[in-house]
Amino acid sequence: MERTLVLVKPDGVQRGLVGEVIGRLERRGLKLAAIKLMRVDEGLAHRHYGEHVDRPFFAGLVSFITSGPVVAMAWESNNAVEIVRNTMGVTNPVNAAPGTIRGDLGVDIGRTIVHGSDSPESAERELALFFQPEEILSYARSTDDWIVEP
Ligand code: IDP
Ligand code: MG
Repeated sequence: MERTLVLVKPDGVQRGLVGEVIGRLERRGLKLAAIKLMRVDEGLAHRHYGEHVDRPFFAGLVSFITSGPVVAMAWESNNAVEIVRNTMGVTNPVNAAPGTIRGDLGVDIGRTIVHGSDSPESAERELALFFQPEEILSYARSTDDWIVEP
């Protein structure tokens, strides 16, 4: 079983797309394991986006992600990282396929609505930045066997 970090970024919260993002992930069959509305401060922004520190868009990215509340979530399933990435669509909404979150709801690479970890290793690192271990819950759903063959 794999877990991945999903953020509804400040643009998604401001546009009222929290329910839309959660609904898509729920309908896909993933299981919500943790959720909170929170602000990302400068320190967390730098730790979370550290890989991009030398990119020209870094300052804008930090100012954007700290500009308003985000919804941080842990989602769980087999292959959760890859499934969430495919559900989000590619980074630039201009190229994101219709049917994806970015392909249906976005037009600008500086306003990408969601974050999803890009590998199982990133997911572990990022989940530890946003959640205490006890905030991430394990539980059975009565629908589990209808979503994944036991
Ligand atoms: P991802 O969100 O699809 O994983 P990354 O390459 O990790 O994409 O970039 C992180 C975020 O940085 C993107 O979601 C987007 O908000 C922003 N970003 C990436 N590339 C650019 C760019 O060229 N211009 C402006 N913002 C960018
Ligand atoms: Mg990324």
